[in-house]
Amino acid sequence: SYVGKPVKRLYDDKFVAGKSTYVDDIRIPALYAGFVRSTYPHAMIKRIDVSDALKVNGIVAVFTAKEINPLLKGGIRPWPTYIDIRSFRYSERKAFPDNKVKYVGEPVAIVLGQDKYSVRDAIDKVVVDYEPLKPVTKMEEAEKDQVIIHEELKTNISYKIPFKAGEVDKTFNEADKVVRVEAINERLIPNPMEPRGIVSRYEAGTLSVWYSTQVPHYMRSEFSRILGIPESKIKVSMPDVGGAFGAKVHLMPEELAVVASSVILGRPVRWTATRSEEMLASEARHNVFTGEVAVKRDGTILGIKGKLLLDLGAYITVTAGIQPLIIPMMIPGPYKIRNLDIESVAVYTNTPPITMYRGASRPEATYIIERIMSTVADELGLDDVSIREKNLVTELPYANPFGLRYDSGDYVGLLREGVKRLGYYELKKWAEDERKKGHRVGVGLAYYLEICSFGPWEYAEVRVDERGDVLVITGTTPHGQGTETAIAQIVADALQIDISRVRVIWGDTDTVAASMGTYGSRSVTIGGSAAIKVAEKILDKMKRIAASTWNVDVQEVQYEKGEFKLRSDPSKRMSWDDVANIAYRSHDPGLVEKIIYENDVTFPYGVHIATVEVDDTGIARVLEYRAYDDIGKVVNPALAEAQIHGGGVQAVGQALYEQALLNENGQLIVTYADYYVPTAVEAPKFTSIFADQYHPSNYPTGSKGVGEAALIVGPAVIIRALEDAVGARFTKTPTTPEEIMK
Ligand code: MCN
Ligand code: MO
Repeated sequence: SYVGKPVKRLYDDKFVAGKSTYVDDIRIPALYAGFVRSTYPHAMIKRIDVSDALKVNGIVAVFTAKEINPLLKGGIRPWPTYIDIRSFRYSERKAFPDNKVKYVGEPVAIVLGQDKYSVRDAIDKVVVDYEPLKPVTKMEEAEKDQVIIHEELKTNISYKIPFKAGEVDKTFNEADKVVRVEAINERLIPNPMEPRGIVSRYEAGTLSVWYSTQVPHYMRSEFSRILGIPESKIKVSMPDVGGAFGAKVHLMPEELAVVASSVILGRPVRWTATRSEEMLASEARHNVFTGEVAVKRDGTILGIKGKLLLDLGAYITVTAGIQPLIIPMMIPGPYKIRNLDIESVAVYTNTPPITMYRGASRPEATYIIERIMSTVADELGLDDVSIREKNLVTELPYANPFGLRYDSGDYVGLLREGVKRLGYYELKKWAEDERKKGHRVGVGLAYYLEICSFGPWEYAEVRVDERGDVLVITGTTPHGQGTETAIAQIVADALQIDISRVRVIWGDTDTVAASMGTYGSRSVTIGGSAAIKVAEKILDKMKRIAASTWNVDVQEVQYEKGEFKLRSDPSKRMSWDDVANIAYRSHDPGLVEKIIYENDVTFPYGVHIATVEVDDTGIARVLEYRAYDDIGKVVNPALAEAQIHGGGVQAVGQALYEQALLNENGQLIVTYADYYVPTAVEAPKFTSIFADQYHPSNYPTGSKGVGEAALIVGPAVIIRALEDAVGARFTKTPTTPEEIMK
């Protein structure tokens, strides 16, 4: 059997050999696109003059809002699958603004030409006259509504909902102490290796789009809705995607403009974002929690009051709407806190729009609740383990005060075991000794509970060909995780065949009948379970074929390790290949089964620790990162561990180095050169252990997700280690050398 083993990734040869095909490698003759972008954070567009740009050699067209927007039947809006979009104030975003720009970098025109270089030249020749308006780039200012960004909304507040449970005021009357807590996540940039990219061709009424996306089917439905082309005439295909980290679930106006231009011109159009454009197109996080916690002397958390202020940037993206909702609901985390009053407020600012980044919402919720745990521990003179033990949920399943149902686990047991297995107390002792010698080192610990496998469903199809080889078509859309290998393992086990006979494909709307996609650490759990279910259907059909060949009842047929046998006469056998072959010669030919599998969310959890060293200049490095997680059944320990490593390195970046710094004009003042994405040099030594005594989800795979775990808890872990090293309180990610030296 394959499940549970570190099977090597099946399709990596091409990556290793540099033979993969990203969007930019797709060589169909196409015009190159480039964008004229606003240099103002907030300004009226008086006039756009494209005449000089059109004179540049090789330029075919320049389109502005005037040409593109009338083609659109709708605009970009939040994702109705996951949120009640009626609770948000928003306007659907067109490709280009009709008369007002709302952030520096906002595209106002698309330049189309024969080659990249003429396009680049022509961009500078487009003249845009602006009448600058006062910008509002800070959330706290935007909330006051003195400058309104979307006039038609009459306010900058898109979302304002109190999340209330229990009796908070009472707990504050009964409290021994009230502790103030602040938790700030600055603006980040996910920075996948491959930037955004798209190629679009409209020919004979059919739209074909090659797109670096996580959600081809969703994008097909959006192109259909926005452009008014029937879905049956749209094909969206996802070639190799060089990472996404949640940021390629949203549709950008640039991409919409590329597709619209290809429709207008009847010629293929391509665009790949430069790194600078990528840094504008995929910004994420940026939120502030301020609150008060009512506690008892023994560390019991009685209640939490607070406010969560989230930046949406200038427009709500497809995914940003999820966060003001999920963050408050997950603030209680793994703890039995039932009295909460958290006001969640999401505002527009004159800054680049905010999208999702690995964990989207759960890193924020975890950071907030773990800051609360650590701060309360400090204020009461308790330690990081006992404060958590005191408050952890002890009986599962458990309904959290906002209605989320935690499925399975032993939260206290995992904490105790994790602390032991990860050598937490030994490291604490080591750090103390080192500090006595004058070294600034520290150890941090944090706990997390994640909500993952957002459903509601996923698609899977299995085809067995006449030679008995198996094709699995999954609705999930792996883009670096290696989930395809895990799904091959699952199917090979379900069918009891050799894994070399299984091939897994995904990511093309013409091939895959339906799909939700890969995000929210759902794929191996919901996609793998769909694959198990459909493999069972195939096996059933093969048993029926064997039975009819032998002219017996299907109950008479037994299947084991590639062989069908007759129960009453074990000498009668047929191989897997024989039955597959017969299947194509019968009157109900073929072996093709499909399924939509539906299930609920599931909740993995774990405890992570890290050690940090701070040098004389305030630069901090994470030395070690150790993780102990219960992710249910582990399908492929090598793949799962790799997720902890990748997420862990991104946590190092978020906690210490990465910040999308904007000036007071909302202008991004960092480039890739000084936006410090951690490299191998900054990567800590990793230890990743998955609980042997795991608690399965109620999915057929028994698994829970792990794709975001280390970035969900890592920032809280590292900031705690920094506090231990420096002996000060830190509230912000990133905490920079300047702040450390203060
Ligand atoms: N796995 C396992 N056993 C489990 C759980 C997971 O073996 N019990 C393995 C899976 O086989 C898969 C990996 O761990 O190889 C992650 O699986 P899962 O948790 O199901 O997450 P998804 O496959 O749905 O991946 C999405 C997740 C998300 S939401 C972000 S963001 C993220 C992440 O994956 N973006 C990534 N990891 C990334 N890794 C890469 N290389 N690139 C990205 O863009
Ligand atoms: Mo994600």
